[in-house]
Amino acid sequence: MKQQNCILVGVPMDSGKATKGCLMGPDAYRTAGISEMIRELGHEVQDAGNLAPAPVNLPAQVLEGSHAAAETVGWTETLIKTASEVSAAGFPIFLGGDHALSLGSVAGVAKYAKSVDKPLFVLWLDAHTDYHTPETSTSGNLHGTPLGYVTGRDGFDGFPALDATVPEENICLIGLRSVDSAEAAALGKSKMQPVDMRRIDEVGIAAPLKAFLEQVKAAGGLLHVSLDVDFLEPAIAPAVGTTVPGGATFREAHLVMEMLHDAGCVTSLDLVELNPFLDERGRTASLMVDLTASLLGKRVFDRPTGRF
Ligand code: Z70
Ligand code: MN
Ligand code: MN
Ligand code: MN
Repeated sequence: MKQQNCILVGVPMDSGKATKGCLMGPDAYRTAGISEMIRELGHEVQDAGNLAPAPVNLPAQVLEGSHAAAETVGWTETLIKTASEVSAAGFPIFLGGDHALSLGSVAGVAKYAKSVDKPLFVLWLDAHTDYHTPETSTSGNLHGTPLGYVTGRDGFDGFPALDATVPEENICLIGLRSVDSAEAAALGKSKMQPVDMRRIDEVGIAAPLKAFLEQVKAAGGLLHVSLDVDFLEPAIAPAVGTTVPGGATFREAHLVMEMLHDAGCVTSLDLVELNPFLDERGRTASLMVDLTASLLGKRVFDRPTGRF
């Protein structure tokens, strides 16, 4: 990855599920030193501050089974506009906020990709598939729906109409270990590329990622990476509402980020689901910042030159 103009977009969004605390995420990343880290790696960085949701009133019965639906629709409107604009200006890093922010960040990046006539690819690093529609969700938590929305599934009445959908075959999900039955059924019929923990145990995390990155590069595509804290093993990343055992290790997660750096095709990033209220002495926020550093070029040893 060459030198980037990184734009930090704070998204203090908590409406995607009932458990509160993700709204503190953007400030936790700032406290953990995300701007300073980016600058030390030789990139430009500007902090665009925090966004706010557009005011939305939904007619009765629209999305009535979904938690805080009007607020999430308002965030989605704001994020589509912001994400499509900042994508033209640099490398956006969306500081969440829960994963419902990706309804807007990914839809906005897809709008931008269409405007520059490039295919968009998405790498979803998560324990969950987040492939529900508001109708199939049993929890009513819209953070379980962003991939359903951006691929153009039905059932998102009340949400902005999409300028561009993301083709299913351009989406790779790594880290899966908690998939609801309605999602599994829909996933089985979709062309998305799921990599669950069993596959990772059998073949390692590098092989499927390498194959996906080759697909992105061959297509000359843009690549949006969405990193959910629960991709990681909860023992190393406790600051998340939905802890699922058996997640990516410290080494696997850094390897993913280093490979993404070397591939040089990542164009935008979400950092989502950090709940600082549940953290231990800031360790999860710091780990997420360290992983972002690996994506932006931090390394122990420079292989081509042999220099440390
Ligand atoms: C479950 C649901 C979810 C994130 C949990 C969980 C969804 N499939 N997504 N944490 N990021 O409620 O729909
Ligand atoms: Mn998620
Ligand atoms: Mn998750
Ligand atoms: Mn769900």
